[in-house]
Formats: sequence, C-alpha cells, structure tokens
Amino acid sequence: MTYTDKDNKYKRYCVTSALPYANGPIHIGHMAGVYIPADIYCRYLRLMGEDVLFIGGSDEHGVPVTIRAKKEGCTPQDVVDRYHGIIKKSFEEFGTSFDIYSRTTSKMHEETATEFFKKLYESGKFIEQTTQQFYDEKEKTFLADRYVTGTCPICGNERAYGDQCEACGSSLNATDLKNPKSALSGNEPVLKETKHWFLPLNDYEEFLKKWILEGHKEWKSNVYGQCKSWLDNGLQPRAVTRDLDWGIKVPVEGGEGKVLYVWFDAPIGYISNTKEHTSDWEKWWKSEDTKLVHFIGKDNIVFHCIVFPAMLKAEGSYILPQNVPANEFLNLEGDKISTSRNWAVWLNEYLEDFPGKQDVLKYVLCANAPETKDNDFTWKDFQTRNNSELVAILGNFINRTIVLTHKFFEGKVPQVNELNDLDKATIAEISTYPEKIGTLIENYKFRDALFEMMNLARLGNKYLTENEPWKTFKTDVARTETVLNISLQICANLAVLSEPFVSFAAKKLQNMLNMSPMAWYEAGNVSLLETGKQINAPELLFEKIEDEMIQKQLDKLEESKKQNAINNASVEPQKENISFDDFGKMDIRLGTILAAEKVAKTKKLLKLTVDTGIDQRTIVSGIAEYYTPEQVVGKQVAVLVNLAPKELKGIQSQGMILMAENADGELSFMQPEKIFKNGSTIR
Ligand code: B3M
Ligand code: ZN
Repeated sequence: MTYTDKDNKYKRYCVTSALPYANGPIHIGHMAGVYIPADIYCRYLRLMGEDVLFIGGSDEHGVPVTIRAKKEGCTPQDVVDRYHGIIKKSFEEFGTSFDIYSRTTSKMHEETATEFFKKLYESGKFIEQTTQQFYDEKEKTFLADRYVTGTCPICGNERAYGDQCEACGSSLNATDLKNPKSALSGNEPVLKETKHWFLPLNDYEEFLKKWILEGHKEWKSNVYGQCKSWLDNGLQPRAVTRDLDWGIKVPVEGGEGKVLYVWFDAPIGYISNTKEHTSDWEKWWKSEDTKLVHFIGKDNIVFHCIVFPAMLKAEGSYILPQNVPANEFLNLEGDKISTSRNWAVWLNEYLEDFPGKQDVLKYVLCANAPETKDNDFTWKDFQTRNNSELVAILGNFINRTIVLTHKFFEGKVPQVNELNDLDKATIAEISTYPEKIGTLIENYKFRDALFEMMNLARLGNKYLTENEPWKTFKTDVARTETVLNISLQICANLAVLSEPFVSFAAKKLQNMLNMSPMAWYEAGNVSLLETGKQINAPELLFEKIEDEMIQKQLDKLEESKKQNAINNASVEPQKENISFDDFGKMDIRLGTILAAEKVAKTKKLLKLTVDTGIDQRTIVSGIAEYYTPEQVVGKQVAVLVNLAPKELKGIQSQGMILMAENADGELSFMQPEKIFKNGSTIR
C-alpha cells in the first residue's frame, strides 16, 4: 500500500525507463530526465515494501547506429556492443537500481518483437501501402529518413535530417527537405516505390482520446498537453517497417530487405527484457493490478502515449501505462546538450573524474531536474549545492551528532529524559516527513521531495543549534542526553528517507548508526535507535569540492567549444581559376627569420629581418597578435619575394611571409616539412 493508493489497488509496479540508443555514452541530460527520477521512484517503492520491477536496456537498432558504423568502418553490431558495454557499466557504477538491463539485439527481443508483429499482421491490424521513398541509385538502396539530409523547409538549416531538423526541432518527412542529399553517396536521391506496413493510428484516435484526455487528466501538464495537441490534429497511419538491413527482419511475405521500424521494436524491448528477467513475466504486463509507469524524456512522449499504447491495444492482451512522467530537457551551461558537438557531461567521464561522488551528481540533477520546464546544469551550481547543501546541511548535521555522541556518551545512544515543548514540536514535525516525501515521490515531484528530505536535515541542524548540547553537557547531562537522542533519531530517519536520493550516503549512514534495513513507513518517529545501542565511528558523508576540480570541467567544455568552432568554420569559397602562367609569376622561397621587433604604435605589425637565400631584407608582417618577436626568430617560413615593395608605418617592406589563416582569423606559419636551404623555391 502507498500513500496515494490507500485501497491497495496495485499489487506491483512495472517501471520502465527509456532505452538509450547504444550509439554513444549516457550524459547528464539522460540522467536528469529519465534515469534518476525512475531510480528514486523504484527505490522508494521498494522501501514501501512494494513489488517493483525496474526495467532498462539499450536501444540498439535504428539508423544512427548504422551511420556511426559506416563512419567508423565497422559493423553496427560492433557499435552497439561497444556502447551497450559503456552504458551498462556506467549505470552499474552510478548505482541505478535496474532489476534488468538488457538490449534489443538479444535473442529474446528478436523473438518477442517478431511475435508481436506477426500477431498484429495475422489479425489484420496493419494496412499495406506503397509509397514513394528516396532511393540512392549509386548505393542501390532505399534511404531511411536519417540517411537523407537537406535544407529544412521551416528554418532553412542546411543540415536537417529526413525525420527531424535539430535546429528548429520540427519533425519532417524526408520528402519535405529542399536539396535532399543521400548521406551515403552525397548524391541527390530519386523517388522510388516501396511497400510498407502501417499501423492505422487514426483507428485508435477515439480510444486514445477517451483514455488520455478523459481518463488521465492527472498526467503532467507537459505530457497531457502534447498528447492533446497530437490528438486534436488528428492521427495518421504510421509506417512500422523500413527499407534497411539493420534491425529485426519483417517476418512476413514480402518483407525481404525490410526491418521493423526502430520505434516499433524498441518499446517491445521493455516486454522482452521482463521475459529475460523472469519466466513469470505476464503478471507484470497483463494484470490489471500492475501499475505500469514509463519514465521518458519529452521527445519520446508521442511514442509512449500514443503509438505504443495503440500497439498494445491492437495486440489486445496487455495493460496500458497508468502514467508517463516525461521530463523536459536539461541544458548545460546555458547551451543545449549535444552529442555531435560534444557539449555534454558524459556519465562515464564523470565517474572517472569524480570517483565516489555518485550521490553528488544524483543530488544536483534531481534538485535541478527539468520537471516542468527546461533547466540548466552549471558546474558552479554543482559545486555550490555540494558545498552548501550536502556538506553544510546534511553532512554537517550528521557529523556533529555522531561526533558529540562519541565525545559525551562513548558512542552509545543516550536515554530520553523529560521532554520540553521544543522536543515535542520537533518530534511532531519528524512524524510528518515519511508521508510528505512519499506523497511527492508518488506524484513524480522529485525535486520537491528532495527539498523536503533536506528540510528534515535542516530541522536537525536547527534543533542542535538551539539546544547547544556541547554547552549543556557540563551543566545538565540529562538535557544533553535527550537532545542527542532526538538528534540521533533524526539521523536514523534520514538514513531511511534519504536512500532513494543519495543511496551511497544512506548506506554509509546506516552503517555508522549500526541500523538494520528499515521500511519507509517505519520511519517518522524517535524510536528507530534503542537506548544504549553502540554506534560506529563518524565518517564524512560528503566533502567539499574545490574550485580546481570545477575549473577542470569548465576547461573541458571550453575545449569542446573550440573544437566545434574549428569543425563548423565555413571555408571560403574557391576563387576564379587562374592560368599556370599567372601562378608562375609568383616567386615563393624558403627563408629564415633572423630578427624581429614590434613596430611602434601598432598592434599587429612585426618588423622582420629575413634571410631569403637571395639577400637579407626587411619584411613587415601583420602577425603580432599571434606571435611575439621571440617566438618567430629562427623559423624557416614561406616568403613571397617578388611582391612589389611597399611602405608600412614608415618602413619599406620587401615581400610577404605566407601564413595560413583559419575562420577566426588566427594565423599560422607555413613551414617546410624538411629543412632546405634558404632560397629554395616553392611551387
Ligand atoms: N532510444 C530514444 C532516446 O533515447 C529511444 C528511446 C526508446 S524507448 C523505447 O531518446
Ligand atoms: Zn528547421
């Protein structure tokens, strides 16, 4: 029984979290949006004594995987093997409490998805349609949406994909793109007929309207709103197959060379993974007293609220989700997280850079979770929340209490004597927390729930500060005993109620307090630790994070920014053709810079003395913003020696040093790969 299910309608909870694409590692946006809330929810329900199945897994099909494989010159299976491994390992290290984390290339999944498709096919749930699809004549293959790029008809972005424009977020059809190009050959694709199976979503419109718009008004407003807008606009049949060879083969006649669309097979992965976990899987998926909840990000709403439920309904034997608590997006330092721009904090890198600090990231990402609107992660905020919340509030309260217990009472829980009004008020307040936090979690308000957990620690700090047991010990031992007993009881309550949020610290705290595992509903009182119980030595739960560590992370991001600028820099268009004779007019030689000085009153100019092999001469060069005189002396460089002399700032310049220039205007010398004699020609 839970606080919001007092009639005990649900006997078990089947909790799914979106299956991440195995074409890259997991980043903080995924964690904040999906896995941390789902993990908190499951940990909490388990503490409530509920029967919970927490399902995760990698989504290993889809075009992005094949594109990556092509780029890297390996097979799609190689790509997903690598990233499935990385993702699974980081979830384990992070402490995400999946009951199963499997993958959609498993045998079990192939069977389950195949059977699912066949059942819909055989019961006439699909329509077959021949449509025009882009085809690459050079590669002799149909092009899935992601394989076509072109100009977005909405915003003009020249790098839009056939299914979506990442610049403006519009979802597109490949045929909408202007100047379409095949991502395989770069050629313009042609339209060609191909047959596919479609799920006629329009047939499910009435059912979905009733089920969501009338039956699930309690869903988060972002989720409800998106569903409403889809349903108001009217649903269309959706193709559930693709012309591709990476995926689950279409198991019916005429399906050769085609696979199930990744968004058809991926959600079935939740079911396959359950089957892989237990032979008693049907109770999790086919029993009305199971509560099915999907944790996802906002870009997955339509698939989980409309397409997958329509599939389940069409199949006929499954339950539907009771809730789909989707989150909005998390930004990073004010910018959209992006895999391709490497603008992200990768979970595997975080775990390497901050060993043992899983709880800190989990805490910060929950405190900043994009629950109702997009939110921002900054390293500064990460540091502040660690130093002034985890260390200064939670850690400090616990540490003070345990240290004092050892100092005054040899680490034994002291007895309770007479209670005063403050004690009584404090005890009354403690009793409200399990239900308060629990109800918030049950309503998917994880930020508020976390804030309330911290309020319990704040209450503890306030109680200690007001009672000053370190002072009263000399004058009033009985009072000190009571105060430390109640403070220890608050610690014990925290050891239970913080577990969903900061599970590593909670475990440590339970060990310090010598507690055995306790259920959530057993907390909320001051009899969690019996008088006389020996507790263990204090250990720090959290430690201060210094500026240096933060700076390192900021530097890393700065590096990504630079790299992006380089990658994105547009290249100057080519100039008009010249004849060989035109070229031959230029006399370019190797020369060595012998001396250099700044030209007075200019920012850009250096006066150079150059040995050109022909003579020693003066050349004025606009490189002072990129090179100091000391840096250039001794360099062998390319010199245009027959450029007509010109006076610059009163100095006669005879020739020009040739420089490479990038899009930012940064300059670099052109140096020979081998040292040749000065005066050697360049042509
Ligand atoms: N792999 C999309 C994503 O990672 C997709 C989710 C599948 S859930 C069944 O955003
Ligand atoms: Zn666009």
